[in-house]
Amino acid sequence: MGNEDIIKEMNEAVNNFDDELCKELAGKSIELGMDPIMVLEDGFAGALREIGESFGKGEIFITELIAAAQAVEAGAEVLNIEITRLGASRETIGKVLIGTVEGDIHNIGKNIVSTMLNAAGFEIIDLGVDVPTHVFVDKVKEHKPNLLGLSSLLTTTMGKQKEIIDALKENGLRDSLKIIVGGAPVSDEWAREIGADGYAFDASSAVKISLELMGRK
Ligand code: B1M
Repeated sequence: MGNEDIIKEMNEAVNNFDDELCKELAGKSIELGMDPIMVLEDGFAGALREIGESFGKGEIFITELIAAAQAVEAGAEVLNIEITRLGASRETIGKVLIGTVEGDIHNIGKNIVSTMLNAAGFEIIDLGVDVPTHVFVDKVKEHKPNLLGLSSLLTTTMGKQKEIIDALKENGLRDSLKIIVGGAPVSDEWAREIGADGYAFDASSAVKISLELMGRK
């Protein structure tokens, strides 16, 4: 089976909500030496976004969206281990505290960002999803990260990114770290408006910006 065939089969497996096949194909792509980041994007994330568009148009049900997301998570788990393995020997660059803001349970993109930052040499403290603002503040106090990553996939929750930055300011913590924001509705303009240090469109640009903010490259 060629590389293109595997990608096509992955797209189909996501569309058929086939967790097991997603896992199997992810394993096969690793055996074939395919770039796990490319596979994640072309094989899984792209297919999920297309399904999200159908959901947005009311063409499919939420249950189908959930099933497709689960299939992608199954495949991504296998690829994330490989991405981490490939980056394992790098030096530690800094500590990143990351989470999805309150009211939002989307985590697939955040997990990819975490994995890739980890592979690039960052220590990751992942607070998970639906994280209240006060928890971000408490965890910044506790862990003293170099970088804070705030993910939001919903237009209704992106305001929480601003709330968190404002709360850090009120607690005198804002200048102790750099902040990056991301997620589908977020933009460079929004990042500047709320006083974040950077915006990343995808996981690769999250790594690039994080390295820049740490004075690397
Ligand atoms: Co939801 N959802 N969803 N959903 N979902 C969206 C976001 C939506 C655009 C779909 C649509 O309607 N077209 C829409 C939001 C509309 C809006 O606000 N503008 C939407 C909605 C409405 C909802 C619900 C409200 C649906 C409902 O219940 N009626 C509900 C909300 C639940 C909640 O959070 N409270 C909901 C639920 C779900 C599922 C649970 C079914 C599932 C999530 C499962 C999971 O995450 N474990 C889901 C999914 C899968 C999606 C879509 C289809 C795909 C998201 C995804 O995983 N993409 C999404 C459509 C879309 O985004 N186009 C959609 C793949 C992933 C690799 O990409 O997440 O964009 P992404 O992450 C990228 C970049 O954004 C960036 O890098 C990542 C890697 O490249 N990035 C960062 C992300 N975070 C970053 C942080 C950074 C830097 C970069 O720095 C810190």
